[in-house]
Amino acid sequence: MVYRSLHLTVALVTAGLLMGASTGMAWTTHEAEARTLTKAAALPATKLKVETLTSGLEYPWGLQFLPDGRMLVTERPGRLRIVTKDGRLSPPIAGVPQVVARQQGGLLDIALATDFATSGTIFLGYSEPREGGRNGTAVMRAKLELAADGSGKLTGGTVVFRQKPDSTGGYHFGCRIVVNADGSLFITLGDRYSLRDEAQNASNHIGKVVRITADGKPFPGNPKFNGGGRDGWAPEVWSIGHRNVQGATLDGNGVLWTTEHGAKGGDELNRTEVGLNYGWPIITHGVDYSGAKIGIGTAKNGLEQPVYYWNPSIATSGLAYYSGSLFPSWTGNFLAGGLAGTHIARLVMKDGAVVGEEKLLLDQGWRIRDVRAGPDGAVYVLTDDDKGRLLRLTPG
Ligand SMILES: [Ca+2]
Repeated sequence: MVYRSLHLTVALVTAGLLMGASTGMAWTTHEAEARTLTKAAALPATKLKVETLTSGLEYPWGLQFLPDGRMLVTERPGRLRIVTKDGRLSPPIAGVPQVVARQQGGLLDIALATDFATSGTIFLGYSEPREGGRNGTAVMRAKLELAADGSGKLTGGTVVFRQKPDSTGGYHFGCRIVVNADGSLFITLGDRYSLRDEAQNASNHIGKVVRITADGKPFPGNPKFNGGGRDGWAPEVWSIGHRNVQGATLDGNGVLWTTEHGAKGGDELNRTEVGLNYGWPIITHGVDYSGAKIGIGTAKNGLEQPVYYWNPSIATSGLAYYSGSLFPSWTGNFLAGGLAGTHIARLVMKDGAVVGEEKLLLDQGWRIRDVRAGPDGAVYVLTDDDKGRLLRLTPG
């Protein structure tokens, strides 16, 4: 590792190479030219039209488009609603799982199965109550039956994933769900705050990204099944060393990108590849909220550097990849929500690095919870509030 310009640029001179023993599959750490890891060049402001479709959502968390253009929105206290294109809310949909609605927990993300049009299958991520007052992140699969009055109900709910071990805490659930073209799911899992050292223990689900099939089996391409020294990994585990990933999306090539809450000054954007270790809590660009150093520093051979990090932290939330028609100059950008940062970071990418950043909606002071690129090319946003908004952003 060679450092230049303090921590602003880093050159990974050598990268470890680990060959998969059984299949020849390889995991390599990123080899990168010197590049900006934080504080990319500020971009001129985009002129936006900002519509508030509704402000009647209580701490909305996850947004998903239905094929007919309506939206499914979760509310963290434990409700799921359908929202029309003009912002009318359905009554709560029956059949959602019981959730632990305290601190950061509750009903969290929602996603559609790839065969939703024929099966009606959805996935709900949530904080699941467990034995003895404990809890953990879980994902339920259910069938959404839409009703003529604009509402609907869930039937046949089956839990397809449970994070283990569980915890008594109310923090760091992770819980973004991303559905791949092959029908499999990525689920992001936090370190539960009190269990952070377990993020390096690949045999459990703490501080991990996991990948499962739509019916809850470990994804056959996971490291456990492809050797390379990953025999001790839990079969569901895809990548390790994460703190609290709450933003996740596929890019135009189907590659998973995530944003993760770091400690103070260490929120990250990661290209989240199979079999890799993203470093927490051994390396981080952040420090403890007390100011104390965490781990060994900012870099170690074999542990991934983030593609980008935020100092000060923005408290990363939802993440979208933009390829729509209404903002052609944003094609290939990431849109990263920030809670404490009260903005959406629009990140311009070049050769896998962030080369420009714009802070959208900063002047509004809204805590941003989720960001999604709509099928109409507009950007849809949920704000984190007891009178949470659903916003629609179009060119101004
Ligand atoms: Ca990291």
